[in-house]
Amino acid sequence: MASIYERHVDFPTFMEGVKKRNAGQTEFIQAVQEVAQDIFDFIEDKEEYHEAQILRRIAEPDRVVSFRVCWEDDNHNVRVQRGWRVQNNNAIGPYKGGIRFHPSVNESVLKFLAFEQTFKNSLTGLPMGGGKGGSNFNPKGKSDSEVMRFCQSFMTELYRHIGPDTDVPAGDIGVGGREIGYMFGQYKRITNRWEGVLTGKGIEYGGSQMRPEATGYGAVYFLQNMLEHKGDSVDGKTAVISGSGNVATHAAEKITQLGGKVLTLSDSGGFIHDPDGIDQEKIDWIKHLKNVKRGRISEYCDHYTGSTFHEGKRPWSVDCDLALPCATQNELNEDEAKELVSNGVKAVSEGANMPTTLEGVHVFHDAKVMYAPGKAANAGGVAVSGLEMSQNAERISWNHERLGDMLTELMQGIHEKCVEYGDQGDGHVDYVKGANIAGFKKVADAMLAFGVV
Ligand code: NDP
Ligand code: 2IT
Repeated sequence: MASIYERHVDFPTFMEGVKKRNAGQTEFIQAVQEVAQDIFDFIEDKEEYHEAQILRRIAEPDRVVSFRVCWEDDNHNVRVQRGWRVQNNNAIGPYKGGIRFHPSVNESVLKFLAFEQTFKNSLTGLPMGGGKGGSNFNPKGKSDSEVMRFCQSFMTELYRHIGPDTDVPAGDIGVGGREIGYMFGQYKRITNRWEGVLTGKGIEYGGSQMRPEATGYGAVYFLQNMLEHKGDSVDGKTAVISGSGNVATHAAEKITQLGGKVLTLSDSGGFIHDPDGIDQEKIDWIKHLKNVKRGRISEYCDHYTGSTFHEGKRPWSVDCDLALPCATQNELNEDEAKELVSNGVKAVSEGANMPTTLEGVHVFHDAKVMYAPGKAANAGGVAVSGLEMSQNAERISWNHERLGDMLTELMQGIHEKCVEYGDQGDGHVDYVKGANIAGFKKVADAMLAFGVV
């Protein structure tokens, strides 16, 4: 008897199903939509992917683990947070992806990040699947001991779901070297095993050279690759950057090293505009402010006169050649994209994950601005995480120079893959399409090899 099951659904029907199954999960639906449109075009005449329901399977996490995290604050109040690990897909390697601590974290945000991570990790060419985790814990204003107790409690549950060949978390918003140290220490204490279960570790205990710089530097290398593809360079260009954390400060550093001028940085309180340029000395001051003093970006203007603080505002109205959103998702909307285009922006490279809204992406697409989506542009971080895993497995460590060369090559390789699948034939490259298809193909072909699992 013929099957009545509709194998070959069209894009609108597919999205209807995604929306129904993930009701209210707006970020996750947005991320799937952004990818699915391109994939549907690509698999139009490739029946094997339809038959095996590959996209439907990638858009359904392998599992979502949710747990309670209980900890005691400095005033001996018992506090309760929610923790998650989303293991999206491990077709090409162990689940891999960061941990985010921020009050806005929920299941939708982590599902979108784990979904994106699957394609990003595939693009690196390294054997890593996609995952993401986190908690609605807010590290801001907490003492070191509070953060330590929280991290220990978080790991007391998480440890049973991860492992060097199972799932290898790392940092993300609100999780840097300090938090990774507390979590790694707790994992080691519980399991009595020293193994590369987390990346982004300190250099003293198995971390990799270049990992702190990798995401920001990588986003600028990608930008450089895009410009060079058009016979241009970063030298002499002005750049507007959002955020002032790990990714933003290292992106600023690399722009400066390549002869560009960084005009802005920001945090959730607003942005600073320094028309003289935020040079290396100023970037080092900001790193200290954020990583040691844990202060606010507005303090920059008390220290560096001539700069201005724009409270509650985002930096996209400042005239620039290059824009690098490096803070968080949906921080650049349609109107802001239009303003950047009318101010003559030449290229956009996303250090953050999904910082541009779907409507904003369409603006860049229609204006034929060089636009690198996060899954390609910020893949340098997880790529060096992959190299940290290799070094841990071999019990060796490579030097800074070697890792720097590897990062440059990895970003070049990702750029080439995007051009291969995204070249429009008129001199313009659709990097969104290129990244989506190249990322998808490897995971999809691995899944086909496994049969129905
Ligand atoms: P950090 O925690 O180091 O810095 C985050 C920065 O973004 C801070 O300046 C923070 O300001 C700002 N920010 C966070 N949330 C918001 C918000 N809702 N509104 C406005 N500003 C906000 O994180 P990272 O630099 O590591 O991460 C930044 C982005 O890069 C994220 O999208 C992350 O997913 C992505 N990414 C990170 C990688 C990594 O290796 N770390 C790898 C690939 C991508 P405030 O301090 O006021 O909150
Ligand atoms: O979004 C990301 O790629 C990260 N936060 C880094 C993930 C990792 O495993 O290094």
